[in-house]
Amino acid sequence: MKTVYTCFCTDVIHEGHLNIIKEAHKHGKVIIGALSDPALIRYNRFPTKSLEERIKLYKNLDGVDDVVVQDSIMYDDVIKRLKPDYVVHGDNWKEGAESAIRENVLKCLDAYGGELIEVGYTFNPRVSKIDRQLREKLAMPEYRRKRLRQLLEIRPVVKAIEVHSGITGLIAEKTVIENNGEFDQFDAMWISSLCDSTAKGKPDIELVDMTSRFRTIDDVTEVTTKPIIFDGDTGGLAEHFVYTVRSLEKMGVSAIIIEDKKGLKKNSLFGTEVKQTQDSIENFCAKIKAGKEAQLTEDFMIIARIESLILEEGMEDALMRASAFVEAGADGIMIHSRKQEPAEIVEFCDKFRETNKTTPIVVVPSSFNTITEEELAEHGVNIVIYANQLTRSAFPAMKRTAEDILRYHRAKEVDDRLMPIKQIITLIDEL
Ligand code: SPV
Ligand code: MG
Repeated sequence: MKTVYTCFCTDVIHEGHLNIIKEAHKHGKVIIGALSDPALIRYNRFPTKSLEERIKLYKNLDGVDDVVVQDSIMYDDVIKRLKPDYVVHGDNWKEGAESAIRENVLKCLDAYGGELIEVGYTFNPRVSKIDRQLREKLAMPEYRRKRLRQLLEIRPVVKAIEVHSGITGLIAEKTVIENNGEFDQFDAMWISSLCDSTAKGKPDIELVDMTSRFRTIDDVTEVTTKPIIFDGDTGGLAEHFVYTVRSLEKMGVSAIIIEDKKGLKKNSLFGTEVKQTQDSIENFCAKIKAGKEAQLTEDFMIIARIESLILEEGMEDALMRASAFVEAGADGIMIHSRKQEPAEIVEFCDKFRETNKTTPIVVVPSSFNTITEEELAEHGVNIVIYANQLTRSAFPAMKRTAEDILRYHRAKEVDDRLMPIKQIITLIDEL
């Protein structure tokens, strides 16, 4: 009996999947691959069902003989293992990033004479409704909030990118690339105080109030499903911070990062060029404790950010603060630096990990940008935040366009570098 293989990365079976099984069944024994979580989340959206639940779901389908786990989006291993006579797939993967997977399958099958069968992709209002419902479920506060903790279990390093509006949220949500046979995308979004303030033309000094910051979160949550890490600046007064924690939880935010500064907060990248005051360990621990006590869900994380290296208070001070903040209940530590070289960050992480193996470490490599995510992970880093790069790339592009329109007294000269009107109006999904 011939064998037919197809890989599923879905939580919900719709008529398109049933059609693939029906087609596969005509050719022999049907084996379904369930894509593992780590592979799935680099390529597609986060699953709403566990791998075990997905396996069970596929096993119960009529016409399915066996289910195996596929550990990578590329088929090399699974095809080597199963040597199926046929692979069946929808014909929707001929274009775009997915065509790399098709090429890979063809190459794997070619090695021993296996064949690819492509089935017309089922696209109808019922199928798109299911897709939309899944997206909406992932966007709900109770599903979104816990996702950062889930990602910390799955990903060697969680990658977050700055967002400050619906449109930047969509970029974080939808940007998926294929590079050398690997798919990748951002795991989470960072609502930066710097970029949120900059988008409003205001300085990053806790001037943009919480109501306005929450409005930004709303704009982002309306159009995305990925988890949010909120830049809470100093967290304000402990008496106010407790309310912030509750509001963020309600909105489905996964974590707040608060920094151990007090008084008029300035952006850390100014370092000691401006007057900035670090809070006492005692006060900051009290704020963390108050936040942890106010929190209503298990999912939410309060991450303590240490400014000792920024303010040149030394490594010992940074490490002492880290253990005090963890002791006070912090769910993670962010260590910041504005040095171009990553040496002090690496030293902090190595020393912190000598005594603490589990508390997540967060870094923001804006200045020390030569170190890779993989290298940071080797030193125990769990979350990497690209804190301002979208704003910094958009601003010069917009400025240049404004200057050129003034220069040429028309828009023709700038048009080639702009997104076509057709593309911009289809960028946003309609219900
Ligand atoms: C932000 O993005 O607002 C941050 C990170 O707090 S930094 O600007 O590097 O201080
Ligand atoms: Mg900030």
